[in-house]
Parts: sequence; C-alpha cells; structure tokens
Amino acid sequence: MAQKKKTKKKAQEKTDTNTSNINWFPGHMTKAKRQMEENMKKVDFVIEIRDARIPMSSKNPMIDELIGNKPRLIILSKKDKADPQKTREWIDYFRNDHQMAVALDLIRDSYKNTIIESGEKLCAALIEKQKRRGINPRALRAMVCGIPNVGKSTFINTLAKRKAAQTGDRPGVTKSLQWIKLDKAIELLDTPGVLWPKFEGEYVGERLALLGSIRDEVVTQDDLAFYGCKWLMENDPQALAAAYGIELQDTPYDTLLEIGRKRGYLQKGAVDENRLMRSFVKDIRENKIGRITWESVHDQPSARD
Ligand SMILES: Nc1nc2c(ncn2[C@@H]2O[C@H](COP(=O)(O)OP(=O)(O)OP(=O)(O)O)[C@@H](O)[C@H]2O)c(=O)[nH]1
Ligand SMILES: [Mg+2]
Repeated sequence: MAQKKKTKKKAQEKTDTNTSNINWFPGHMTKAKRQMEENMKKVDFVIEIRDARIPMSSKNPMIDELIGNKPRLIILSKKDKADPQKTREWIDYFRNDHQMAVALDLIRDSYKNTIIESGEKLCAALIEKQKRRGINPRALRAMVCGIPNVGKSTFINTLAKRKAAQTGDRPGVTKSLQWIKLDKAIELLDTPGVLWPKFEGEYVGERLALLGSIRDEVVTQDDLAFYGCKWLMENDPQALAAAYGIELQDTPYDTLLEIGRKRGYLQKGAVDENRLMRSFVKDIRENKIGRITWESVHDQPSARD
C-alpha cells in the first residue's frame, strides 16, 4: 500500500522531463569553437557528422555559422543503430535539398573512396584552378566536426586504418584539434565535440542526452528514462512491449516499473528505481529495444534543415 502511494506521487511529479538546468556547454567547448573558427580558413571543405538516430537534434546551429560558405559533406553516423527506412528518407531529403550526404556505420563500413570522391566533387573548382595554373593538386584538407560522441575520431581512425585519434563511448573524449594525414589525397582535422548554449527545438536536450552526447553527470537518468519510455509508448509501443515481454501500462512511469518487476530489479520488495532507470537508458543506447530513429523527415519542417 505504501509503495502504491509513493508510486502515485512520483507519477504525478513526473509529468514531463526537464533539461532546462543542464550545463551542457562547458568552458572547453568555447575554446574549441574559437579554434575551429581559426582553422576554418585552412580547410577546403567540412565533414559534418550527425547521428542517424537524431538527424535534426544532432545538427549544431553553431557549426552552420562557423562553416559559412565552405562546401560540406554531411555524414549520418551510427547507421547500424538507426531505422534503415528512416535513414533512407533522411538521405533523400538532404540530396533533394542539394546537400551532399551519406549514411555510414563508421566502424564497419569501408568508405575511403566515397570520402575522397565526395571531397573532390565539393572542391572541383579549387582543383580546376590548381590544374590551370600548372600546379599538381595538393591534398584536400577537411575539418571533421559535430556534436560530442557522434563518431568523429572513429571516422578518422577507420580511414587512417590506425588509432590516430582517441575514441570512447562518452562525450568529450577529444580535447583539442589534431591534424591527421591520411595519404596524398586528403588530410583531416579532428575536433572536439561541441554543443551550443541554448537548445531551441522541443526535446533536443533530452534526445542528445538520451543518446549519449551530453555527459551523464549533468542529467538525471530518471528524466531520460521517462522521456524515452514516453516516446516509445507513443511512437513504437510494440517494440517496447516485445523487448521486455510486458504489457504497456497507462503511464510511462508505471510501464517503467513493470519493466523493473519483469527484470527483477527489486530491493526489499520494491522496484530499485535507480537501477531500473540507468539500465533502461543503457538499453536504449545499446539498441536493446531495436533500431530506432527518433526524428523523421515528416516532423515539423521548421526544425528540419
Ligand atoms: N555502432 C556504432 N558505433 C559507433 C559508430 N561511430 C562511432 N561509434 C562509437 O561511438 C563512440 C564515440 O565515438 P568517438 O569517435 O569517440 O566520437 P567523437 O565524435 O570523436 O566524440 P568526442 O571526441 O567525445 O566529441 C565510440 O564508442 C565508438 O565506437 C557507428 O557508426 N556505429
Ligand atoms: Mg573525438
């Protein structure tokens, strides 16, 4: 009975998630932004990596500003974790909008030729100019940028076929800019992941945190689990029910408790909520509920480009 009362109260408190007090823009990002600005003039084109599961929320408006008119290749990373149909729609969307875009599994795909060819296409005018002047075209230089934990350093390592840059499954692994020479054709500049000071779109903060681009220390796992569960109940209820072998309950909170009971996360007869929330967020990040894309080309047009 006591547990039931507590549950009800908690459920009422959890009307929605709240990321408004997250400090996701630490000092090193300001420094990184300044360094990227300084280096932008040295590069011929930009490779902007976004997360295929959240192509809108992982688009950093600050990067748009920094890039200006430089040619850009958009890579949707972690293709292996995203819904294949939705990824195809996103790539079509970018291409229809005359933006060069490709979706990749940055760890397992082989894409060196695709990247070199894309760079040569984007920099055709520069290459042509060098040829006209009788100069042998030099290696193209590209800045690799994007939000934290999206796969920038992994991309560079796969291309270089060595561990040239440090990687890790948490945001903020790369701390400073680093040039990596791939071969005669291309040189890449690895950059630290950057976010921007104020999230405008609805749920941008929640999605970035849920998929691991905001440090776990500054967000509440309960909020993320609740947001994830609510979204899944509304958008992919069958996948959620099937993944845990449960019946969905009336509220996200009750559904989460049901998952906790099913998993046996019990402590003195009640659900161990800390353990439950953490493991639910981990399940989402590790695709235990399936290949989910949280944003579609059919969402609000204003939030899409
Ligand atoms: N499944 C999958 N995992 C990936 C992919 N790309 C990167 N990862 C993983 O994502 C995590 C982050 O990769 P990093 O290359 O360190 O990301 P980053 O963008 O350099 O991150 P910061 O330096 O922190 O900004 C690592 O655990 C990688 O193994 C991908 O395409 N698919
Ligand atoms: Mg990195």
